[in-house]
Amino acid sequence: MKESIFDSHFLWGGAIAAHQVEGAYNEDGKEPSTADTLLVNEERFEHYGEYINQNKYYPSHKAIDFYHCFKEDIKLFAEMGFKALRTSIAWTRIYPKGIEEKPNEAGLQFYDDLFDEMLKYNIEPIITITHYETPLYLAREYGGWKNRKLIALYEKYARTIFERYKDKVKYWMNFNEINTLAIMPALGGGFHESFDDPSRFQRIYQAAHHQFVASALAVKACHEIIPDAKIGMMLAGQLSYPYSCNPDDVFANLKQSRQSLFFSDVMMRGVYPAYTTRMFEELNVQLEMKEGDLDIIKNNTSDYLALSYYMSSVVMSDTSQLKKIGNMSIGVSNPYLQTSEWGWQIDSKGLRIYLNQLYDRYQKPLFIVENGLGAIDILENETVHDTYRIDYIRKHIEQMKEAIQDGVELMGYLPWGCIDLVSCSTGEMKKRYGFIYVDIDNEGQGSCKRYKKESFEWYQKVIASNGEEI
Ligand code: BGP
Repeated sequence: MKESIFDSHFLWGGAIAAHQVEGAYNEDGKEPSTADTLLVNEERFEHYGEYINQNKYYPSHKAIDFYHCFKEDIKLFAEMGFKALRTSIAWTRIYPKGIEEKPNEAGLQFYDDLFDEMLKYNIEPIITITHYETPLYLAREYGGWKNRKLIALYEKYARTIFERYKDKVKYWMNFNEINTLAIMPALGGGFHESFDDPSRFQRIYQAAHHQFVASALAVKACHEIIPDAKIGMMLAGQLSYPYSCNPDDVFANLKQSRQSLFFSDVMMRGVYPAYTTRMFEELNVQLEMKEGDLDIIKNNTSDYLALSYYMSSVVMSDTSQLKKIGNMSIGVSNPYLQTSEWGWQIDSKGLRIYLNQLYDRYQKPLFIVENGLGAIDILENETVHDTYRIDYIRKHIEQMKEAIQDGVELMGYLPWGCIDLVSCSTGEMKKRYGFIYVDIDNEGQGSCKRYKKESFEWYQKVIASNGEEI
């Protein structure tokens, strides 16, 4: 076989998250998380009780029933040749309200079984400690991550899972897409803010500080409990370009990119960057810190930077032109790029640019833990003719190769939603990413049967050839 650009330990696989696949939202002692209330619409957590019995929150409640079908699914991933699978642990399976003294044994046992099943096929578990699913109790009673008390509760939860799975899980990551806190605090922070309220930044950045300390304490605990493990941070990839070479546009872009790089700057370098002083002054933010917080952050930086990457955006200094592009990017259209059915600007070369930028900035290994194309798939003759997906992923792999040759250290590639799952932004099944089709619709109707799409066999070859046959 031709020598590959990817090294022999490169982690090929896929990515999913607990609340988007598991279902079983109230089984074996689990209590609701914010994800169980958020997926379908923007209803506030307070209304959860009124809706729960009306099946309005179908998707996360049943999802693709991975809780019961995981053995079948892991077998299919193994057939594709997966070397790694990223999923998350639902905090509410382990500590159902987040505050209990003792963990819930049934929840712990579920992940033992899941990890054993992966390891049976030599699939490395890559585990997100929390993926947009704060226990609902903590959101309602504590105000989510605005409350400093969550630091200790998170640390306890993290220590519990490190102790339990120390022989099975060697790759961990803290908060999924931690930088989305700045834009959508309901997702990762467990509290709602209105876009029209300028005072929201105070609460958002205070919550971010709490998550930084919590992450650093988890890094410390992980290194103590599992010395041969690696623990990373996870950033929603937000590459943006200036609209023109007008210095006003260039500066506007610099400022916007700092909104998300602020999060990785703190967690990868261990200090609040110099630009924070002015940024906080402008946003009227005054952080409350406890003595020792900054030392904890400084002494426990992340081992690697995990990122999602779907698209890029364009920034203009004239803010009246800006519109929402994709889930959380704000910008203007890029005439050089095509978009997905959901308006996400597809930019494979942007991946090379972004990987280079991040590596130049931190010089620590990068790990692509989400990438892919959400599309409306049609099941015909028990398969899906998803050449558009193959094309998208192929082009991104080509750019990964370029980035590696540019000198970037890349640990692996885990395309998002390797099996169809509930979409985060729409709360629907209609938007699909998988190599495996799941027969279930937005209302939860369907056989729940799994079918291999054309991309299944294609990706199998990619992995078997270590990225050479694309
Ligand atoms: C990321 C989230 C994932 C996932 C993905 C695709 O931001 O971490 O949970 O869902 O986006 O987004 P969507 O499902 O909205 O297409």
